[in-house]
Amino acid sequence: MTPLSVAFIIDETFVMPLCVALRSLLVHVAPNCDVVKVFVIEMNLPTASKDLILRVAETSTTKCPCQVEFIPCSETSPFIAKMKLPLLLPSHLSVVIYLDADILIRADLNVLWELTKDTSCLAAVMDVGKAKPNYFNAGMMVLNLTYMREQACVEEMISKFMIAGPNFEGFPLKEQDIFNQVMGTNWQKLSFYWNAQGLGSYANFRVGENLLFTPKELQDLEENAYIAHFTGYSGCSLIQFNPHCPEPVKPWSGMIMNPSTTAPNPYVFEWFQVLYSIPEYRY
Ligand SMILES: [Mn+2]
Repeated sequence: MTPLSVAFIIDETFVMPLCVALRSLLVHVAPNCDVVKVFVIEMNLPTASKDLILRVAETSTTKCPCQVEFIPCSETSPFIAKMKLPLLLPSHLSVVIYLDADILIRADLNVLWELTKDTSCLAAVMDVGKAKPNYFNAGMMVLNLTYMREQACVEEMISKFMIAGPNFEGFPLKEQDIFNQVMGTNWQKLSFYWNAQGLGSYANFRVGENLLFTPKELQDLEENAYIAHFTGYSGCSLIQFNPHCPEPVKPWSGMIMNPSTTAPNPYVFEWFQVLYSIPEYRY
């Protein structure tokens, strides 16, 4: 069987979140798995950052080895690199789990791998913000790279981007909108546990009759998500002080001084626990 293969795309600003995502991934893999392959598509990462990522990979698992492969990428934006994944990753690789770095993994990704290894095109989770049945969130996608190469999906996405221009005119959610337009309904829908978005924020507006969650379902997602995804902005804005709808922010954005009491997202504290378990980030 092909080993569990995962891909991230980062530049220097996402090294710290990547370390947390990677460590959380590795501490949850089952002891019986042969190897975890992690591809890091990187934009100009300094050697020190690569060394740190390698150390995190080495020290986070005693259960199963992790091979990290850095793939240098000259694209100017991670959004473009995401659309080009099938071409950037090694051509022998047929399926990959793409993950944003703004996540916390809380389950064995081999389960997701098993669940989606026969996906004909792409497997993903509905976007909680959009809440349209056929529209997925592009922060976690299992990509059938062979299919995407054969169907020239990359070329189709890039040509849409070329027409839209560098500001993604007509695609407010950038590469995610383009992915959705090109894939259409041709994707396998996974449960919200595999990409829990907007918790403590806009997910609260999706609770109710004919909406995405019952109160019980949302509560369960707030306690037992397999992948928590910190959607939202890295920066700060005044809207974050609105108590009626706290804006989703990244755990590391600096707004959250005391994660145990003030963070609206239930997984922020756990994110910091993983961060501080990495010696280089212990304060
Ligand atoms: Mn994200």
